[in-house]
Amino acid sequence: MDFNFTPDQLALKKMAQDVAAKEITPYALEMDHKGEIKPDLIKKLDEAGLINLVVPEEYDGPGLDALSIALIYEELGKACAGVATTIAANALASYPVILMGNEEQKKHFFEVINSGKLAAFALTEPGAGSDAGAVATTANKDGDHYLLNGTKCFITNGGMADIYVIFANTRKSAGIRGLTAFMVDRNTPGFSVGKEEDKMGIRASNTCELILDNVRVPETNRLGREGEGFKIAMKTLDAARPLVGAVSVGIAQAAFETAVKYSKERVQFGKPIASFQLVQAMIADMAMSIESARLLVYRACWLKDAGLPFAKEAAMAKCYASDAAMQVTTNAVQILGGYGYIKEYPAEKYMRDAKIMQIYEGTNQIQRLVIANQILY
Ligand code: COS
Repeated sequence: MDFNFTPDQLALKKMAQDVAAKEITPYALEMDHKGEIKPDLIKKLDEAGLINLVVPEEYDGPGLDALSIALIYEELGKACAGVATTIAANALASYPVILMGNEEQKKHFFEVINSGKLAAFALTEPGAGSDAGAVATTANKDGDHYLLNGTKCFITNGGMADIYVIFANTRKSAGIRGLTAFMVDRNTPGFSVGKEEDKMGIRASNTCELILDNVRVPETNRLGREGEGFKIAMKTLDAARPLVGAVSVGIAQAAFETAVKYSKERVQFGKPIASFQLVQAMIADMAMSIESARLLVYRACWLKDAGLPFAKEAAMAKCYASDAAMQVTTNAVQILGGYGYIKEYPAEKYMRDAKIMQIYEGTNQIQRLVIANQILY
C-alpha cells in the first residue's frame, strides 16, 4: 500500500476541508439543535461536487476511487456527521445501480443525482434490521409491473429523496432468495413518507418511515433478477462500510482536536490539565485509536480500488473506527468535564453522533459476525 496520496486526492481533501469550514462547521450546532439540515446546504454541496461522488464518469459523475471518497467523508464527518450521512446515503443508494443497473436504469438514476437531488436506500423494516433477509414488503407481479406493499423504517434521506432503491420480496416462501431490488421514483402513486424520527445524533440528517401502498413499479425498474436483492444489498453494504469508518474517523478527529485544545487552556491546580499524566495518557490513547482506525479505513478502500477482496477489511474498518469514535468522543467529553456535557460546546454532539456509527449499516455485532465468517469459512 502506498502511503502517499496523489495530487488529485490531496486536492479533493483540501476542497472538502474548505467547503466544510465555510458551509458546514459554522452551522453544525445550529443544525443539530434544530434537527434539520440548513435549507440551502444541499445546493451548496452540489455546487461543490459533493452530492454525486460515486457516479461513474461515463454517466457524467466524478467516478472517484474509494480512497478519495474516504478522504472527503473524513472531512465532512469532522465538520458534521449528520451532513456526511446525508451525502453518504446518496452513495449507498447508488451502489446497487452501479452493481446491477442496466444502461437505461443507470442513465435515469444518475441523472437524478447529478442534478443535485438526493437518493435513499430502503432495506430496513420494523421486523428486518440485522436480519436483512426478513423483509416483509412484498412485490407481486401485475402484468409488466410489480405492486409493492409494506413499510420501511429508519431510512436516511427518506423524506428528502427524489429516487429510492427499495428491497421487496417477490417470493415470500423463498426467504432471502426472494429479495429483489427496485428503483422507485418519489412521485409514484401509492408511495408516501411516514413519520420523521427525532434522533439522538446525526440530527442534521433526515430519517423517515416509507409507506408503500400498491406502488406500481414497472418491471424495467427492477435491478438485476428476481431473488438477487440480498446479494445486491450485501455487496452494497460491503462498499459502504469503509465510508462509515471514514465518517467515524472524522468525528473522532474533531473530538480529539477539541479535547487537546481544551486541555492546553484549562488550568486547574495552577497548571494546564494537559500537564497531568492521566490526561496525557487519555490523549495518547485517543491518538492511537484514531490512527489505527484511519489506517484500517484507508486499507479497506485501497483493497477495493485495487480490485481485491475487501469484505472482511470493510467490516473491520467500520467496526473498529466506529468503536474508536465512541471511545474517543466519550473521552473528549471527560476531558472537557462539565463543559463537555453541555450543548454550548461541540463535545457532547460528537459523542451522540458517534453512537449511530456503531449501529447503522450493520451493527458492530454483525460486523464481528462478518469478520469471523470470513476467517472461519
Ligand atoms: N457479498 C456477496 N454475497 C453475499 C455476501 C456478500 N458480502 N454476504 C452474504 N452473501 C451471500 C452468501 O454467499 C449466500 O449466498 P448463497 O446462499 O448463494 O451461498 C447468501 O448471501 C446468504 O448468506 P448468509 O448465509 O451469510 O446470510 P445470513 O442470512 O446468515 O446473513 C448477515 C448474513 C447477518 C451478515 C447479513 O444478514 C447482514 O449483513 N445483516 C446486516 C444487515 C445490515 O447491515 N442492515 C443495516 C441496514 S441497511 S443500511
